[in-house]
Amino acid sequence: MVDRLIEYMDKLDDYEKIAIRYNVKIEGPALKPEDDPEVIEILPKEEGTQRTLALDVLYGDKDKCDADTEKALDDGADPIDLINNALMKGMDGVSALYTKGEFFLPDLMLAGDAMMSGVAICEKKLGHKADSKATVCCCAVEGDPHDIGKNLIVMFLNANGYNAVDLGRDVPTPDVVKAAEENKPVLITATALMTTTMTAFGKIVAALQEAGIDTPIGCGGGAVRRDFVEESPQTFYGVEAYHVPKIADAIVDDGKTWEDIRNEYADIVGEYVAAYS
Ligand code: B12
Repeated sequence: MVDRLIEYMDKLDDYEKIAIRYNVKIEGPALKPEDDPEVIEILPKEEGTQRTLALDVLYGDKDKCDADTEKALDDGADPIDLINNALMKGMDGVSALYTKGEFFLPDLMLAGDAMMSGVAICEKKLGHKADSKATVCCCAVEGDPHDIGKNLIVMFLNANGYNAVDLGRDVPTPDVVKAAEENKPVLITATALMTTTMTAFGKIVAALQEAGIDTPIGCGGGAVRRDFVEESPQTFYGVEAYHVPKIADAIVDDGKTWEDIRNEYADIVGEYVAAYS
């Protein structure tokens, strides 16, 4: 069927007219993800292992990424180099395209799986986890089964060199406090998608304060609004999962507090954010 269609198209010298007749505007050949100007700047430029792995992640091809990572390691590549300069570069490219609205949630999830799988293979070779910048604890709050946003946060943190402690979904408030005591995170993220569960933010704050823990808490999720979050101290409203590593960087590198994050959110994440305008 496809062969016959191609044969037919080849015979047409004026198929643009047909497209216009069917109200399809041809704007030139589709741009490949790796040809996007921002992605060109991010990906390793030279053909070779690093670029191949970055492209595997960009295309969300977990099986190929696994095979190429194994092969690179067998050929003597340095696992840390593969994590930092190949797998994470691919994920940076994915974030850039997602920010521009050219990639969507499924692209992020597929790429995240490919990257995390490649990182796991590298870490197995290393014999230990790669050094991390700091720890962040992430949960979907008590009563809430929606964990896609939280999973994205975990993936972006790992992709950016953080140790993301995934507490899971429907996490009882005392477990958040326990995790904070055990892991000493620089940041906690709490996600709620239901009006019935977002009241957990205030409860988490109260329980942390009772335990004497003043770690900033980023609160986000579909049902959540900035003014609601800001009713509780120690919190800030989080908008996009890919903002989290930038916020964590601001805490680790620049000592930003939850109050600073509330005041400087758009500057910290480096883009216009409607909720903070
Ligand atoms: C997928 C889904 C489900 C799946 C969840 C699967 C899973 N593993 O997560 C399933 C089928 C299980 C489900 C179940 C239910 N669901 Co549901 N579900 C949805 C749906 C369609 C999408 C939610 C989603 O994943 N969005 C995408 C993710 C990425 O968004 P996100 O988590 O908000 O994260 C983004 C940002 O908020 C941000 N973010 C999040 N947290 C943080 C934190 C920080 C610090 C930062 C910076 C950013 C950030 O990052 C992400 C973007 O990059 C929504 C409808 C909708 N269109 O939103 C309904 C919805 C959330 N569900 C709803 C309901 C009511 C339910 C049920 C109660 C239905 C029922 N009657 O059984 C049950 C729950 C039962 C229970 N156990 O309590 C309602 C909630 C209504 C409300 N406002 O209270 C919604 C809105 C549907 C609706 N219109 O009624 N659901």
